[in-house]
Amino acid sequence: MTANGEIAFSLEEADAFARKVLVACGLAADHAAAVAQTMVSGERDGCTSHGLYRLLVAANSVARGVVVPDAVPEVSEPAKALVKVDGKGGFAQLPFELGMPLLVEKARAYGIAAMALNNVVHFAALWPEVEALAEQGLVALAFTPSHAWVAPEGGTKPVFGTNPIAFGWPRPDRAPFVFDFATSAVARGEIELHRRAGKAIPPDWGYDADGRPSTDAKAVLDGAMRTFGSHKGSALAAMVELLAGPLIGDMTSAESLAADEGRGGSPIGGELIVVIDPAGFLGDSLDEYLKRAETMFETIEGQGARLPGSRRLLARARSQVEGVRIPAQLHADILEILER
Ligand code: NDP
Ligand code: PYC
Repeated sequence: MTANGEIAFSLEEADAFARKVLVACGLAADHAAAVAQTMVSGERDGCTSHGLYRLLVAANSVARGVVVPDAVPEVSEPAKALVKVDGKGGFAQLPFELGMPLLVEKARAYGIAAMALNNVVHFAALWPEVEALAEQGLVALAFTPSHAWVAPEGGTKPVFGTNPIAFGWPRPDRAPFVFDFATSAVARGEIELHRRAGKAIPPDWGYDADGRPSTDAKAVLDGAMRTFGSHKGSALAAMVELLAGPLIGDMTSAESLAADEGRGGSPIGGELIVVIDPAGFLGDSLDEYLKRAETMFETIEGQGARLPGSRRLLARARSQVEGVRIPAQLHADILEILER
């Protein structure tokens, strides 16, 4: 334990700890490895709402029978530039890993390709996926609905999920440009962390069950979250529902919440990943145009603004040296999983 009551792990220890907990929950070893990797990446990069805290969330989904712990995903090719992975009710990480090589192959062959993950349980951040694709020189977009927790702008009753959008852009000789955010004012995981810490939330994050703006995290979790950016975030949230729900033959956030049947599990449904190979449009001009993109990034940073992802990469560099720390209470709650 550290002086301020946190529990410290090296990244290797955090990975071994997460795997051990996930296997103890009943997850098959291949799922446990994929899920642990995404949680440790979140903790490493300072995205604590999707870091080791998610062990509690994953354990709950397994214990409540929301997720199939030993699902064997099935990869298929519904059209030349499309990949479909049926996750068979398991967590989304392994289906993504299994489908990614074919997605990359198709994007390189046709210039653009898309992958649908269907019938998966999703608790995670999307940036690890678009980052992995952009590291291979590709432009990537990812979308997934969640549970109906978010009111449309102008209403106070939940319709949308927290519906993240992630984007990755390859950069020569450096980490890709990546952003990834919920279309709600904030990720639900952040409100859950405020509730656990007994902290008030800003009044524009959501409404209580009577439709009044509230600073009480629990009241908003029981009421409705708000979208970011008023009508613009609301429209983007609707777009995510459509792209990663009906378009790929999967559930909307309202359907996912209904399918949960009050078990409090993570969202069940689909994810859409679209990948573009910039060489498809640019051919021999690829390097020239990637350099022009760099000019834009320099202009942003040159005036003191920061790029999305820069905080995350600094946190990553720090964690690679110092490891990660989690609150003692969270550690104790996770250890309880091992005692069940
Ligand atoms: P945040 O609002 O914290 O920010 C997300 C993005 O904005 C990051 O790329 C971040 O970069 C960037 N950013 C933040 N502040 C600035 C700034 N001042 N200047 C430039 N860029 C900035 O994220 P959310 O709370 O909306 O979402 C958190 C996570 O939750 C996401 O990873 C998302 O995928 C996940 N999520 C998953 C869901 C699911 O259904 N699976 C549902 C909802 C959310 P940086 O990281 O460098 O700070
Ligand atoms: O934080 O909103 C969230 C979330 C939903 C599913 C996974 N994370």
